[in-house]
Amino acid sequence: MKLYHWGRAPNPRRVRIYLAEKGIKVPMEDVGDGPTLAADYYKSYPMSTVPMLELDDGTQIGEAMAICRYFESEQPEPPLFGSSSRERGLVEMWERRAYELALTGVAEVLRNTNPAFKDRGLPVYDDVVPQVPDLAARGKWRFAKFLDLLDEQLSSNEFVAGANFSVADITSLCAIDFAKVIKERIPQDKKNVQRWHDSVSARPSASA
Ligand SMILES: N[C@@H](CCC(=O)N[C@@H](CS)C(=O)NCC(=O)O)C(=O)O
Repeated sequence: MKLYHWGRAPNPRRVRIYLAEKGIKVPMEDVGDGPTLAADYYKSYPMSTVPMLELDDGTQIGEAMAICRYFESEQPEPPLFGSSSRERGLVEMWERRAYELALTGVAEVLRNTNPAFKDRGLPVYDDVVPQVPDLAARGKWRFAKFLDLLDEQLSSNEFVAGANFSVADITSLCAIDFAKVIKERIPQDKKNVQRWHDSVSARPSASA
C-alpha cells in the first residue's frame, strides 16, 4: 500500500496526523511538483487530488476522512472517530463543520484570488475552472463563523468534539494552520481556540 500526499497541502496533513496519532506507518510518496501535482500522478488518479491511498490490489481510496476510516476499521485503538454513539455523532458533526466552514472557506479564498491557481479554481486537472474573486469574502466569512462556533464549544470542552482528541481536532487544526496562507490568524478574543490550538499543536503528531 502507498499513501500519496503533498507536504505543503492541508488535506494530506489530516491523514498524516491521524496516522501519527495511531502509530501506523505507511509508505508515502510526495507527488507535489511546485504549485501543482506531478503530471504522472494526475494521469494515474483521475480525481487528481491528494491524499489518496492505493491498496496492494490497486484500489484507490481518495478523500482524507475515507482514508482515515479505512485505518480506523483496521486498527480501532485509540478511537479517533469516537467510542459511544453520542461521541461518534459529535465527532462526525464537528469534523464536517471544520471541513466545510473552515478548511473549504480558506481554500475558497486562496484558490479564487492567488495567481498560482489561475484557471484552477477547484482542484481538477484537465478542466479549466476560472477563479471567481467574489468568493473570497464568502470564504473569509465561513472561516470566521467556524472560529465563533469553535470558541463557544471549547469554552466547556477540552477538545473539539468533547473530552477526547478526535479527527474533529485534526481537521480543525489543519484548517486553522492553513489559514496562514490567506493571512488569517486566531483573533485575540478567541481565547478558548488559542488555548486548544497551543495544546494540540504541542502533540508530536502535529509535525507529521
Ligand atoms: N475532499 C478532499 C479534498 C482534497 C484536496 O482538495 N486536495 C488538494 C490538496 S489540499 C489537492 O489535491 N489539490 C491539487 C491541486 O491543487 O491541483 C479530501 O477531503 O481529501
